[in-house]
Amino acid sequence: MGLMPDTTIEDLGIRKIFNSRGEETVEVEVYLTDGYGRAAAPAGASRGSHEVVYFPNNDVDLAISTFEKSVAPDLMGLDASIQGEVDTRLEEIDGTENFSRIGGAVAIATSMATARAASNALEIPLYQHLGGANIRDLPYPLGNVIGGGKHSRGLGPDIQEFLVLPYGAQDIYSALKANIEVHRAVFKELVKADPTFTGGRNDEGAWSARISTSTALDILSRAVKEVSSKMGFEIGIGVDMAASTLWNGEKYVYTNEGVSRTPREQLEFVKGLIEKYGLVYVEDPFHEEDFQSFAELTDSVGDKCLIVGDDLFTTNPSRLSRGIKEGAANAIIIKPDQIGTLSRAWEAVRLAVSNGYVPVVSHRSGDTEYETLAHIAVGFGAPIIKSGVLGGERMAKLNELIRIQDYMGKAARMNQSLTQRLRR
Ligand code: 2PG
Ligand code: MG
Repeated sequence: MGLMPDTTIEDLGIRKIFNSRGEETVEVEVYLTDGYGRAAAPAGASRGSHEVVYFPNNDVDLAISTFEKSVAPDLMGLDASIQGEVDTRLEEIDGTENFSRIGGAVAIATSMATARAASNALEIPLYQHLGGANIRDLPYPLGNVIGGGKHSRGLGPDIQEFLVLPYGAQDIYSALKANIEVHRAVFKELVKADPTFTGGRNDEGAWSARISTSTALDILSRAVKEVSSKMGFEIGIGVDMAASTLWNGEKYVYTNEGVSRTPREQLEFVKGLIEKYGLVYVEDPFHEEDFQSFAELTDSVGDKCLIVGDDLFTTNPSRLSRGIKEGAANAIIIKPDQIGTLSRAWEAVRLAVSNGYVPVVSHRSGDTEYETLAHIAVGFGAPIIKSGVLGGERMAKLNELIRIQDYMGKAARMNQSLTQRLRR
């Protein structure tokens, strides 16, 4: 038996690397007396306005010099195994509400690299370091199959994401396989529906075709039916409307469809989609300040469909508290980079779960080849991980879930709470 490892932070480093969209991002390294960890920040295209600032003055080089001058020296000597202390120190060093001085990208990369280093020193998987030794639930993978909205330069359907959720799968491998099969089946239909379709995929690996919202939903529904009966378990469909990107201050503008909808019409439209297509998941159906419409929709269809706040909450515990008070949504997107530290993201998850909200741990459209997010989703006990269907940076996380399932052995199981909730 060896001595307890020494998890003191001895040194830190930072460098510029590229994300999956070819944009510059930061990667942070944390050296402990007895361990080492590294992590990088992802980046969104449809960012919520309440997210933390990504780089100070939008300047990655400034972020790097600030890290070297005032972040790294101040973290040395802290104990990496006490995540909360490191994250609080990051907030203190920054001194603003939204990481505008050191940059949210630097904060989250440092926070995740610290957790990685501690788990490395302690010789336990990251998900156990975050969530404890008894974790055995795996999240269902929610995958983007057809892309539109801002992710398709406004040329595809107006809705940003058409998603698949295999909530009846018994193990992670079958769940991932189902998503891939649906993605493949959709390709065959798209070739028929859009003669100009080149087989192009967007940033998240979703098919990018010039079709309407209803065609996208028709195609996805058919594909899901076919794969579901082949694989023998339930597969649901959903959308991320990213409605802040449709909102012009008065109406929701559907360019492709050629219509605009008032908030009231938007509410009826979304209800109609949920009804017609049996959607089990609807993310950001209203713009990021409209808590009230979220509450109305949740009140009327929240028993059969997850109503999910992404830009609405931006992983921010105080925005979530407001949502809970007003009954807005029944699920929350958890993007640790939106809030800047793992501790704050964890706080949002705890608040969500204790109020019956489903936490959905999510990637960004510009992501990295790191698998960290898989461990965060498992460690946080999230019933859903949103990380695409295909693409190297997506696969990195999804394949890691297969490894985690193997590591858990017989104890592993899919998060049944979701299956039960959606079967109701
Ligand atoms: C979203 C995300 C990820 P982005 O809106 O949920 O799918 O997109 O990272 O561009 O914000
Ligand atoms: Mg979203």
